[in-house]
Amino acid sequence: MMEILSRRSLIKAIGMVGSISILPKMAFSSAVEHVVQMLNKHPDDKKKKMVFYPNLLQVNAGDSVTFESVDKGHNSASIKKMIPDGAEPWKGKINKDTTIKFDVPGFYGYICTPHGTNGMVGLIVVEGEGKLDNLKSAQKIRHRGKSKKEFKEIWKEAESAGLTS
Ligand SMILES: [Cu+2]
Repeated sequence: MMEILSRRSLIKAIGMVGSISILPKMAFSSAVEHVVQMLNKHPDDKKKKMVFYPNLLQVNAGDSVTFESVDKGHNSASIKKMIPDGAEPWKGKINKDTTIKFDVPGFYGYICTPHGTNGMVGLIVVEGEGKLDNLKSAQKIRHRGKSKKEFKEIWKEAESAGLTS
């Protein structure tokens, strides 16, 4: 699980563990706040423009993800039918940080509304019972433009990381 967590969310997770000793009230809460940055350029591959970083994220049910508006012009919106049954779709505002809490296990595909066809897409895997219920339907969604290739790579990565079984 650790490889999939971004460094920031890892730091946040450690920070949270640290704060438990200070704030006894939090001792029963293990929910983690993750961060996905919305960027104009991939930090490790400058040739990749318009990215969610990381574009693949594994979380536990009850965790939150903040889509951080680091660079201007981006948002995060769930892709129609690419979220589990009973989960709430979302559409963040452009240039605003958007925090989403993930309670229903499963696979969540999302897109940046202005840059969807540029391949600015991502996948969040929420661990928990029933996680695999929407795997097939999420994988079947057809994508436009560069998103098609991006999702192909993301699913491949998810598979090799053991997230699809
Ligand atoms: Cu964008």
